Amino acid sequence: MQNNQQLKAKVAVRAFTACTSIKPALDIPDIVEDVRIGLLSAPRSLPPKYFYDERGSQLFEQICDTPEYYPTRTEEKLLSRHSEEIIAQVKPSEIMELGSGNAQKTRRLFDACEQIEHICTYAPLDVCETMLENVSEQLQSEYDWLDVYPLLGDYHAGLQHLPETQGTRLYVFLGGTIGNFYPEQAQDFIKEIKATMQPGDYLLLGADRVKENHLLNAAYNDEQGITAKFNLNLLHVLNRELKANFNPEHFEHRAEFNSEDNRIEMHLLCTQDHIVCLQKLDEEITFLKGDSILTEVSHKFTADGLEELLQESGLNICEHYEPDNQYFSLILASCPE
Ligand code: SAH
Ligand code: AVI
Repeated sequence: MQNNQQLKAKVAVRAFTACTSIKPALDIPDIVEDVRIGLLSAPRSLPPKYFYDERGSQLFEQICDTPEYYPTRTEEKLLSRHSEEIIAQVKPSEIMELGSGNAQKTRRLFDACEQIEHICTYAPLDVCETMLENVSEQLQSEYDWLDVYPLLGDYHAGLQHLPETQGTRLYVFLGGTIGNFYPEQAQDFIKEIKATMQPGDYLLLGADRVKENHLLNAAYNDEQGITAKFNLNLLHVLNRELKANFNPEHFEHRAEFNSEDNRIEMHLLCTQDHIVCLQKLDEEITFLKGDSILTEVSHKFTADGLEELLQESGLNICEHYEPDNQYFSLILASCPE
């Protein structure tokens, strides 16, 4: 009887895994400062991390299922095809994923662990706490051998305070999220990952490739308008977090590939003159018809450009996987001894 109760208590503890908050290693602006910097100077812009409240994360999951958004499908196929050899080569003690989201594709790595009977732990890091909690719970019931240690934090605040681990760590940064960094930021970030790695650790990086303009433009302008909802949801986040009164009906989604800088630029375009009040900033901002806010850049890479990015940070390229159409790259790199 007592054993039964103990077992139930154990199951209950395992069903809910609380996130560990990662202390920022760097002094980074909070949302009030970010919005002050981003909206009170020209050209107006906002950091993309604010897309990912609970609703934004759900909308991103829906984007991944649209017929136009090829990156998720393509990367998942690459992972399905190559995860077994990746796990067999790396034999990670821990998989640590940066910006883990719903970890849908990461499941292919866990499947591979099962296939070759390899056990590791999983430490997903994300800014979206609800997503982290839900995913951790789901993963622990899907993979009963997997211990999940969800980490709530901002990867722009430095990686120095990530928990330490024994054995080989496989860092995973998927989805093409590296493209949401400006080139210098991307280089600094990979260098920072390298500085956090121990010799013998690995990084698995997924990144989107340059391709025909119409394919890129379609991926960010899906017919169902889900990317538009994702973009406009940012205004709801600002209304809630900053006591602002943005009217999303006064803005439209715009996304276009800039072939000079090899990036999609996503904007919120103002469709009529109006004034927005941001109580937490103690500011009123005038928007004129035609004004826009840059909400995201999504860089597209060449195969060589990606390899250089990793090599310039001191990592060794082990494998560079790509599909026949060369839509996406998955690169396994190691930290030299
Ligand atoms: N890797 C997943 C999700 C990509 S979406 C995939 O490939 O499908 C980008 C993810 O990064 C979201 O889950 C978002 O919440 C998270 N994210 C965005 N900015 C972040 C930041 N500064 N620090 C940590 N996580 C961040
Ligand atoms: C998360 N990130 C890689 C996505 C991208 O493609 O840049 C975010 C996104 N924005 C619009 N659609 C998808």
